[in-house]
Amino acid sequence: MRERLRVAMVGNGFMGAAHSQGWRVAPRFFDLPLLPSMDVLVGRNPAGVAASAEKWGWRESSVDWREVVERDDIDVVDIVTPGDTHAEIAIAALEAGKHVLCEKPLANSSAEAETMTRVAEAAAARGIRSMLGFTYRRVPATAFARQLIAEGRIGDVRQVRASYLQDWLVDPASPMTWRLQKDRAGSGALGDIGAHAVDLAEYMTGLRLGRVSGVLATFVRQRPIAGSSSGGIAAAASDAPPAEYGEVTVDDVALFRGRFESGALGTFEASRMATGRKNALRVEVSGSLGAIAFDLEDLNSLELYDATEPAGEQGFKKIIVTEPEHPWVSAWWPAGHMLGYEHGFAHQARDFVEAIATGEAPRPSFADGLHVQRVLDAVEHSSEGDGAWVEVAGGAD
Ligand code: SOE
Repeated sequence: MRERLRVAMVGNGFMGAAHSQGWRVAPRFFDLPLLPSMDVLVGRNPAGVAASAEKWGWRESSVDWREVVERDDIDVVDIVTPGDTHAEIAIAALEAGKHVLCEKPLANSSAEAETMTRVAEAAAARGIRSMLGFTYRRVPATAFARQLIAEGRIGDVRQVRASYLQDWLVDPASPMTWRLQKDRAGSGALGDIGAHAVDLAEYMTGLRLGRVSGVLATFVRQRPIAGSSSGGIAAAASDAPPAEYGEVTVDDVALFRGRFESGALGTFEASRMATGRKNALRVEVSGSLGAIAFDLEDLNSLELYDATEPAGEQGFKKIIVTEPEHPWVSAWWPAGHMLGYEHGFAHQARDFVEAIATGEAPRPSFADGLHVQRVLDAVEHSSEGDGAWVEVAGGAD
């Protein structure tokens, strides 16, 4: 019998469902050195978290994360709560000797991210592992793109175009949520989806951003508070106007330029107002010998342009990244049977369990998350300074 790795997850929203899928499926497709068990799910509402635990396959439920992270029968704490609680939970769990997986963005500020990174690095010296949840690194096509670029298949990287486009906030009637409140989320599109664009661009190219220049905009400044119409929840389903509105305190759209430490240039878009785009994370890398393009809305494919081919035969070729030699794919289905959004969470769980068992330092680390947070902070400072170029703190560490 393999040793169990007893997991507690804090949070039972959208990412709670996604991470639960990862923990549930990973041991059934990958031969893991430790057997993760879904032991405790923590939420805020007793009935709600009990229902989520039963639906997602957790043994117990709790509303007290402080008690859970101290339990001797828990080895891993997986944090899938809004960003304003990441630091407190992660620090308590690391100091209690638990391995920690934390959803992105690492924290709502660079100051919090610096403290978390310091505590994580001290814990690593005691054999405690920590990892950040940038799961798009764990799509076979993006990992394969990183391999091709590292091998020099597109030559020197000169330009990166990264965009993450959604449209769930286009309708002004879309209600207020924690993602629209700066004290809960830290920022809007910039941190929620811009963080993914920054991390994925750097992961695929192996480059780091050194300075940025950006602009943020908020188009809908007030949103209805769900259930606030005069007749309560029941009336909310009708056309009754909501009685209360809340202030939106974050960006709807973030646009920025970046110069990588290598000298390469990048353009970045993060928008939740991109009408018609549902979850369109795209990264295109232009090099001296070719180009590579990835689109999350077609996540099993990668486009490769080889400029060394005979001029008359050049063109973007579409690679279906489902061969057994592609990252993680051999655990799943035969070529062409396609993977989905949720497989990245199974790959994440697999990689974290392997790192805990082997003692290797998992990536992305909290230090990687700190760097992304510093990029986001620099974009915010630039936007406040009318788009002036701002150095990314931490420079070439
Ligand atoms: C935003 O709607 C969101 O849920 C992000 O928070 C996730 O990180 C992204 O993977 C999907 O979109």
